[in-house]
Amino acid sequence: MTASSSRRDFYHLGRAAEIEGRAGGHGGANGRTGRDGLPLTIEVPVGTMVMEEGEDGERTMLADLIEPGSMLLLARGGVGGKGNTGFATSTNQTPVLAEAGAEGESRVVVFELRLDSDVVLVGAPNAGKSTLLAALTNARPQVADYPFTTVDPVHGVVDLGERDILLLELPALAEGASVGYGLGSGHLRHAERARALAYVVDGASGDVVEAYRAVRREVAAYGKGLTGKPALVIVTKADLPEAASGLEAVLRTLRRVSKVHAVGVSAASGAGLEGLRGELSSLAPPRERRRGRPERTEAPPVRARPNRAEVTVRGGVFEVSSPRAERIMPMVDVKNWRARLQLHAELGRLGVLEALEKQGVRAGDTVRIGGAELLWE
Ligand SMILES: Nc1nc2c(ncn2[C@@H]2O[C@H](COP(=O)(O)OP(=O)(O)OP(=O)(O)O)[C@@H](O)[C@H]2O)c(=O)[nH]1
Ligand SMILES: [Mg+2]
Repeated sequence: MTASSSRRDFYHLGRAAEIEGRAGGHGGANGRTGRDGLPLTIEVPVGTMVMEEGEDGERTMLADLIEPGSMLLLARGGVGGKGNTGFATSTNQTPVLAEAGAEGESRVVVFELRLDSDVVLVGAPNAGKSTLLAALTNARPQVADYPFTTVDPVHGVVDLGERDILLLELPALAEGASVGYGLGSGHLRHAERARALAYVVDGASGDVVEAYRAVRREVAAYGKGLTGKPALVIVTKADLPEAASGLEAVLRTLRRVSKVHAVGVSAASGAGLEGLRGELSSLAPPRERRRGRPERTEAPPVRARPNRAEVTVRGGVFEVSSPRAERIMPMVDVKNWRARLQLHAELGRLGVLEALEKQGVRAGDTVRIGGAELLWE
């Protein structure tokens, strides 16, 4: 699995999916050993967290793919089957048995995406987040005068010359988002990686201070320490008369209520944008370059089935569980008497005969190994 910056949705994020390493190739005659299972690479967006889901539903973190190019080995492929010469012994110099390739590892995993950013823009629908992002960065998000225009988070880079700031617009937080109104508050998980929050408030929305409080309540309800991060309040649409009148007083109240900086801007006229760049720069000071070192992680091996032979009798059928014997069975030519003889000897070596006898197998009984059924002789 590789983290890549291109956005591709291969799996439903947040839902469990079963991932399997590929099976190995079958062994063959003339000593041909089967190929090992070929690697399969799945690309995921940078910021994908990979968790294993246990049978009890409990999740354990396997890797947090936050560096571009990071890789996680999730499931090992099966080893190739032994060819016939792998079955040669001192008394059997013309082996005809071979082995099927082993199954690859299989595990249930959950992917969860948490996008990286310096500052996230959070706010009510129509507050002017996308318009601001377009005015400050290279991003060109959709802008419209209806609510919930932005349904997926949008990245934008503020170019400050000597450095960049990575902004992320989150889909709008309606009142009651934390209890599922509007688009809900699930997108706030992306704010968990952000270094700071910018509350974007519509300056023409009447009670601007209450509008700020409403958004802040949703962020607080989400929890996860988001309200403890550095923050800034941005009042938008300062070009509109409803916003312009009394703006200074509103900003003063906001600073008192929020205990952080508050600035008024107009993305339409450009007023206040230079000051805002300065604010963003001090909100998210340059970070030491942690990028550029992709990590390679390996998930712990999936616990293999014990190689022991076990037999259970179900409805008169003797069912054999033995990973090694199960890999030989599909390759046996049962019409070949020599193959049958060698199989018998091999089942003895693997402890299958002993386990069958312990369960009282007799001539004429049906024995099932892997998918194959044998009439016991
Ligand atoms: N006059 C004026 N209108 C603005 C300004 N900024 C945004 N608008 C208008 O406000 C409306 C909503 O703007 P968006 O940028 O789409 O708002 P948003 O917060 O991204 O909205 P959602 O994605 O739906 O949450 C659009 O009609 C914009 O043209 C501004 O500075 N001045
Ligand atoms: Mg938007």
